[in-house]
Amino acid sequence: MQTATSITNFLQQPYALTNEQISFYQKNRFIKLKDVLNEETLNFFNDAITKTVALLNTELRPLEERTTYEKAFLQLFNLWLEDEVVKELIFSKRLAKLAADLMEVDGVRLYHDQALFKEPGGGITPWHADQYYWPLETDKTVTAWIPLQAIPLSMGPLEFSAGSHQIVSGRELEIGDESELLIQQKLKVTDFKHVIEPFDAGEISFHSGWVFHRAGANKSNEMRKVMTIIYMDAAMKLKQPENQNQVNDWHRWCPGATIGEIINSPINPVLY
Ligand SMILES: O=C(O)CCC(=O)C(=O)O
Repeated sequence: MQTATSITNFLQQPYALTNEQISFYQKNRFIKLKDVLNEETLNFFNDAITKTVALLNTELRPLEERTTYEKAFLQLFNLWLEDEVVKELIFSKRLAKLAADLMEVDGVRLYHDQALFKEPGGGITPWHADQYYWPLETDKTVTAWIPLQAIPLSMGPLEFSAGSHQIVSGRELEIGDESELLIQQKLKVTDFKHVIEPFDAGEISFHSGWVFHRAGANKSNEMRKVMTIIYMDAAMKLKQPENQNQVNDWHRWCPGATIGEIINSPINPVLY
């Protein structure tokens, strides 16, 4: 598979972000942006990522034999190391600059990427905050959530609790039935708006590491295909891990990094 020059060029072009959009992100710690990817680019990477996921996937059990987490999606990591074409999307300046501008940092590097394919009949993604898993010193982290097709409500688009990064309780929960129940109970008695909207083709969202989010089940007959890129401030330091998941993430996603120092392993390249 070869990437057309028009796509390579498009991935370098900046997306015009307004000051209002940056303020919205800073306040709510998520944002949805339309037309970040054009039709040609989206269809091309839909094909490339679908093929890579099919090659890498080892989950063959029926949904009813899996845990709530395992029912939520097929989860495949660091596709950029597996496929040169997918790497072009992960290394896109257009996306990385958006991440840097929203976080108001000078540069970003990759934490890791992952494909999140919610199968037809796949379950909910329970409420959670991502940064519980990450041994990272500051909150300058953001995930680009990139649907590879339009996502109507029936397919389980990503939902956000706007501004909920301010809530500390619930951050200590890993993704599962308990996080869904306890975080939902907590959010119900707050004024943070629960945003549940479909995504158009080409629309993508960015959410920060401590904002609570979830997704509904996939009630359609089609795979909900999503690619994600997790960025961190290029100056991010490794912190002393606070739980076993953070120890695991350290060795898996920042191999060889030293506590208290900038994370600069070969799999954490600066992308902008
Ligand atoms: O795709 C999903 O269902 C959940 C995604 C998510 O939680 C994330 O990207 O942080």
